[in-house]
Amino acid sequence: PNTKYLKDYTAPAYWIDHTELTVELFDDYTDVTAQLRIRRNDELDAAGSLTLDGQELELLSVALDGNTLSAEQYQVGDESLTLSGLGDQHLLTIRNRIYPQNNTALEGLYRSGGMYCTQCEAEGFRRISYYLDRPDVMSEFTTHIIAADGQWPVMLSNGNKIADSVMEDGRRRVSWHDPFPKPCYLFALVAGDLRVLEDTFTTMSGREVALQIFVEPQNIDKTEYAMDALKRSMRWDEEVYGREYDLDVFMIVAVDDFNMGAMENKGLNIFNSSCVLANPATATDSTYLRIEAIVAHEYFHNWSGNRVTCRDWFQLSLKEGFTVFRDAGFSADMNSATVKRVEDVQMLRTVQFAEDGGPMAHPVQPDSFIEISNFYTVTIYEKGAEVVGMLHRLLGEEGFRKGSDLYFDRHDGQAVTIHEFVAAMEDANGIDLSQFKLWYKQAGTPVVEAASSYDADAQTLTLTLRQHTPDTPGQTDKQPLWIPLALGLLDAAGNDMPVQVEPAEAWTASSQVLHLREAEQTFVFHNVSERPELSLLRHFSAPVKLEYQQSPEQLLFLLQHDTDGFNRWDAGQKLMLHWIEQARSGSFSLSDAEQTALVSLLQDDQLDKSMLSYLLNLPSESYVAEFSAPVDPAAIHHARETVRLAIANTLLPHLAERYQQLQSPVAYQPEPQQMAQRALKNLVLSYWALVSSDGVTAAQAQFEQADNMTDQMAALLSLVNYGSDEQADAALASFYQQWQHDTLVVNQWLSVQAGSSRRATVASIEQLLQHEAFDWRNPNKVRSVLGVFANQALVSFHQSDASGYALLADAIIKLNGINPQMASRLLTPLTRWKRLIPELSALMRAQLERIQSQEDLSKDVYEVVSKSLS
Ligand code: HT7
Ligand code: ZN
Repeated sequence: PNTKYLKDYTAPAYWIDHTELTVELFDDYTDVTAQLRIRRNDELDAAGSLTLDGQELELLSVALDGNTLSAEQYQVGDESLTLSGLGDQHLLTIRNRIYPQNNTALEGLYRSGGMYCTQCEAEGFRRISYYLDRPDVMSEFTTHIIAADGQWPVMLSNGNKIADSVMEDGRRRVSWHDPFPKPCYLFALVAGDLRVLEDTFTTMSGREVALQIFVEPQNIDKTEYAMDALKRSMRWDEEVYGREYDLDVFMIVAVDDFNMGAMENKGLNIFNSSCVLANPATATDSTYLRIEAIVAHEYFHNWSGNRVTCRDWFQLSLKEGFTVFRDAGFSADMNSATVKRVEDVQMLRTVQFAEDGGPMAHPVQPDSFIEISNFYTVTIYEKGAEVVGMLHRLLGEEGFRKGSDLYFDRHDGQAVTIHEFVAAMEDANGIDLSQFKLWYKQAGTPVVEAASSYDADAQTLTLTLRQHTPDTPGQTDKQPLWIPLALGLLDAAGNDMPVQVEPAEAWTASSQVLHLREAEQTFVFHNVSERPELSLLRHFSAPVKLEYQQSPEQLLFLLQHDTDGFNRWDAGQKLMLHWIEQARSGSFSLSDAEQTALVSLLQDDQLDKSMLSYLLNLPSESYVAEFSAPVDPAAIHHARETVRLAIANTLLPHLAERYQQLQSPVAYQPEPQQMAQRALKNLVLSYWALVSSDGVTAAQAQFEQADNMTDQMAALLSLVNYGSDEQADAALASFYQQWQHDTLVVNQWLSVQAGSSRRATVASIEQLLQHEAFDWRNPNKVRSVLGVFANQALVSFHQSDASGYALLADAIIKLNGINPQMASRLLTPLTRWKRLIPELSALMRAQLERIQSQEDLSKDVYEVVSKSLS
């Protein structure tokens, strides 16, 4: 397969000013007619030759300005159609046939359940019609959908509906027009027998927008929350970014078979049903939060992605990093900002740091790829968002808003690069961000080493910071980055001390940020009247690994007193990590002070309860693994379990009472305070069930009486993990009996089993793969079993006989022929083989080699396997 390089970018030879697409749906096939108004790109000395992309298309005819061309007048390649001798402007008409019912890759036009839908990002449109399938070709689309009258009551595409009639032959034709030129990756089409929830939104300039959420009939009672989240997102984007919605209608459609979470097609967002459907009985609080975030994310793309789009796919983070930053701001405003930060950092430090330290490491702006679908990564999304977040920190709220206003105004209707985004921030603020831009170019997680010394006589604290970024595939000798390091100095009572720093220009007082810009820098804090406790990297102000020696006593102090909520949690995580390390070396016990601190956290009535549940929760096994070299999953698991048991035993005398206190008499609402209370209650339940049969009895009662899925699922987890075998089996059976008709709840049921270190054995996973509820063609099912098994049930996956790895490899080989994107994503856990203890590492590598030796590997799988083995 070919590698594509950023440095090879050239503008297209032709533009497509208008695209008129006629899609005729028949039972066994679909015919597509594309009428393209093409215009030569003046800026290029093009030779009148145009090569269009096409994949798995049956070409029926080609006509130029109304004249049908003979087969000698164009060349059809494996994945292309080339015309030569073209003039400045033409009407090019291409007819082709496709087979959506056979499309299991879920790219292009495909069938999901009882409906048709599309997924065109990144390169799916070429599976619908021959086209210039690249984001810098922006075209005004008119779409006609034709089908037997009555067969598909709902037929949708982008923009506004302009006609709907039954033709002379009795077939129905619905036409849509989108006035905003867009790249074809934002094209969408839906046809089905769907129900709709309708509402309206009045924009800040007073225009009324129709809002519609389309779902399969059985799901209509699960649409209200998404509608509410949509309206809140629309208002928030007006208030915080000054961005107003632009079409007369905004539609969301829920589909069961979808490779990712959702897609921001202009005016017609298509969602994985798991990211839009919810009611209290079927969705957990975390599902509600995910829906809120994803609805917002896709809506925000209307500006950051659609109105201003990417010039090429190397710029993917331009829209994704910025939009994740925007949706994080929204979720922080709707809920607890500190909790949101904790959740985001947890994910960044486990999943993204692992990617950045592995064979697939790439910069936020990659410079090459084989298959772009492999680059929808946590680096592009989450690290990209962190980079935008650092810009926000450097420029301040107002400066950042000036920059984003300039960016949207300057580039509205254009396809641009990351460079242009940063240039708008620079121009609006009169600042030089050349060094900062290295964040987009250099892969790898920077390490910042900190050392401090206090001089009581001089009343100074000296802080020396050193940074380096490790080598990553294809990149060595990295340059120093501009790292904003937020910090505070705490006195013995836990109060923030006033800060006076030298050199003064390295300190932004308003945001309490120190600017580290060289490989090594020393800063001196003056008038420090007592030895302070340093709180570094507050709010996780930069995506770095901080190395700073702190004793368990110092960490305990920060856990109890830091005024920065994020760093309180982080100090607790570091302390717990230290306990887990001690448990591994067999020398662990909780000190009296530590026990007292844990009990007072449990009983705290001041702090946000959701925050408390995070403070009392141990770092995940994957996070612990990030700090171990080499990684021994079984040892990590057992050490972590030892610490969990000790915490649970320490808290035991207070758990029953706290559990009772946290019961709520009011009806379930998916709102922040209730969610926080449930989070803490269910954490208490899990500790209680771990160490006491009374806790298991409470879990049994909660399981039977719960009126909402959050409580039912938490109880099920406690029974499955800490109940007797009989209790666990019975709860799982009764849950399935209750929910077998609801595919999304069944996915949760599959995950509970696949992710439980106690229950998930290779044999049990094989059984789940044979279960009537499992379906290889449905990505949600595959993720619920195989994704959860390989990423969460670490002891079970890392079997010493390699059976866990072999099971995953077999699944990947099978999925390679069904859905290459899914197959490739499942490979991630196998790419980490170099970090494992030698005996496991060799076994994992052997499975990668087995996959590599298969014939007909997709580009997706080939790229990840070959990079992992090199
Ligand atoms: N922009 C969307 C990306 C996406 C996607 C990419 C590859 C294959 C399938 C996909 N479905 C959606 C989603 C987003 O970030 O908003
Ligand atoms: Zn996105």
